[in-house]
Amino acid sequence: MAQETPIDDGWQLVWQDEFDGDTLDSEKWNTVIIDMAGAEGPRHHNDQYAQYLMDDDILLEDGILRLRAQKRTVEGTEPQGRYEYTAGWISTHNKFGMLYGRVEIRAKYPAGSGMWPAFWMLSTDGEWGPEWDIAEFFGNQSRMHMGLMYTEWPEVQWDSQSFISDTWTEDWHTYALEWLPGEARFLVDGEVYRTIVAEYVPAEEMYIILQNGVGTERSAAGVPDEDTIFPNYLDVDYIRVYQRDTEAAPIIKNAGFEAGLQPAFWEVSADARPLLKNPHSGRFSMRLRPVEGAYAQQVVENLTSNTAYTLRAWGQLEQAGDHLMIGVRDHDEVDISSTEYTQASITFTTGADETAVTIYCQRGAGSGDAFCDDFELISTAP
Ligand SMILES: [Ca+2]
Ligand SMILES: [Ca+2]
Repeated sequence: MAQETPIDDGWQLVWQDEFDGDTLDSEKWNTVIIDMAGAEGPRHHNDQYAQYLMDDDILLEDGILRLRAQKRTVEGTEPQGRYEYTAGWISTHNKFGMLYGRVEIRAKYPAGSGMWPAFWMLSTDGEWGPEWDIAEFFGNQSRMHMGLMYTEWPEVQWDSQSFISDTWTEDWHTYALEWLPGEARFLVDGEVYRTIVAEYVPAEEMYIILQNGVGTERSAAGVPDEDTIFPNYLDVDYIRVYQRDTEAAPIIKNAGFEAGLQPAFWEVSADARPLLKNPHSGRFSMRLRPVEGAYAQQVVENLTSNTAYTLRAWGQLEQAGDHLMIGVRDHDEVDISSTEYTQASITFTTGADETAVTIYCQRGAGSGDAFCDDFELISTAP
């Protein structure tokens, strides 16, 4: 059933979900809205949407992800309210982000006035804008929207186009975005539908959302009418992300610990935990208890050999006289000895065969907690 889309030789598969399991892969996906500017709560986006997000509307059947929309009344708590519809939503926020590359799904969209399913992307930084709408469907007009919101709230500017057809809901198609520096292409079944060449093509990491949805009177999708069939499904056979070699960038995952207690990307010792306490920014920091050698570390890949990089991160001690090291194993480290959040900066050059490094914060002896937050790794090559 899954057909291969022809891809240029230069594209390499870097991330995918074929939805072959019995349940959604929680290493890859969240099922609620996280850290999104303007969202009313984890399970309700805003007053243009009628639905409450429910995990039981996320189904995997025969290799297909089925994001269901149902007409049913629920009393919600996140946020509080009475909702007449429910739907499934998944996102890669804090689990996978991409800057440039090709992202593609094979999908079949649900029909009917009021239906508002979408394959879209938002900035990892949590602000609204930029936004990629790779395939956003407005059921009242059978209209597939392919667009970019390229400014940041409260300024809102769109570069957008829509295509009206019954084929979106009658047939399976592949929908892809090829996102390059200064240029982007929207493709359906490998055919370019739309190209944007502009300086406002986003140059920041973004995450992926797949959702079914139901509009309210305030939405551009209309509201359900007597012909809208419930339950209905956004069916997705697979999602695949490709990048060109030159675009693969070293990315520190969960760099500000905002994915919280999911330490999958960080290897931590028994006395190190991301906590909702003393963040440098956001809500979480990494807390190291006063045990000598307690650490959090992560292997970062996709570095270029023989290249200069700078690691930056913030650290703070509870007790004067304690020590916290932030560094790059086998290269260099900085000793933070301040009770104010202080930024460490470590410049290093990769070796001839070195394309991955281990970054860390690790404590020395002491009597108080130590905290680190907001890691970043940048290329400082000339
Ligand atoms: Ca599949
Ligand atoms: Ca943080």
